[in-house]
Amino acid sequence: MLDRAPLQAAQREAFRADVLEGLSKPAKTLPSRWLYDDRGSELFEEITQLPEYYPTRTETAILRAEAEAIAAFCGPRATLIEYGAGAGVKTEIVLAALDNPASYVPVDIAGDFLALSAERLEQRFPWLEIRPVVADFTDDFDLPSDLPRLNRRIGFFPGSTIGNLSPAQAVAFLAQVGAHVGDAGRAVVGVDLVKPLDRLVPAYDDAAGVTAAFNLNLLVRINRELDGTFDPARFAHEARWNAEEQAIEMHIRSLAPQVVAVAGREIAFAEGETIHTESSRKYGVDAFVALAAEAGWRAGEVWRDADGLFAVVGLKRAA
Ligand code: AVI
Repeated sequence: MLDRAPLQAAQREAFRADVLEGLSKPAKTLPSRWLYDDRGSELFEEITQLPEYYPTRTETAILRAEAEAIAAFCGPRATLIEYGAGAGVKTEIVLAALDNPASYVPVDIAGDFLALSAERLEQRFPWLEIRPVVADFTDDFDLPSDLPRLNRRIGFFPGSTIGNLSPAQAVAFLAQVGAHVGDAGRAVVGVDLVKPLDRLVPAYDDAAGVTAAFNLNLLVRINRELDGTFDPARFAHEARWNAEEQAIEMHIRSLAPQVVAVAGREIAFAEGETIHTESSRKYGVDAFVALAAEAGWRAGEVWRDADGLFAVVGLKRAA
């Protein structure tokens, strides 16, 4: 059994450093990756089922409808490398459609979760070689050196998680995918498209308050892991459109002037002051392709739903 304690300790220290740094800035901010502790991951699962949250069901429908075309784009005997292995049903749709895939390489920071989903997939696709890699896909990391070299590699990044990266991070990530798949490789990326705000904002501020609970859970996590004294009832969830960044931002707004302790430090909040906890960037297809071009990719194919809410973009290496 792999000893996960060193990784967990490193994670805890990285969380502490990010929280203390982010809450000391004049404009308070926290990296969105910390939203996903066990409870946060559960709440995100709930979000994906909400009537207002269209991305998951729209992307899943595109993958189902276009499975054959996507499989043709990927080609036979492919090695599918999935960055962030939380996709479940989407992964199954693609693996089931692919022509005799050689291997599946899920990459995720959550080792336990990765092991569970690998086990589930082994039962569904017993003939498939599954090679989980525990890594933060936004960091530099290597794939196992004994992965077959002759099979075409496909980087799979569904979920529109690309939108949670800054443009610079997205370019660095896509460049790393390019290095992993090589010149003959391809990528299939889920991209949430720019759309009217009356559709966009409720997706991040749902009537049942699940997204609010997801966002405010970050305070609960800080209390538990960093000896914090946040009273979540004195803060509120906020979703706002940043037109310049073309992003929906999640913030946690302080409802009163207050001082909170975190890891032995005192953090003061003015009434109305916010912590920026996530940006979810929305792209036009052309803007996304231009971004991917900076990382050495060109558009291969684009699959969209009829309402133009979401795109699954097939990328080829720019020769
Ligand atoms: C994971 N990611 C693509 C989600 C998004 O839509 O940006 C995270 C999320 N945040 C609030 N709701 C969903």
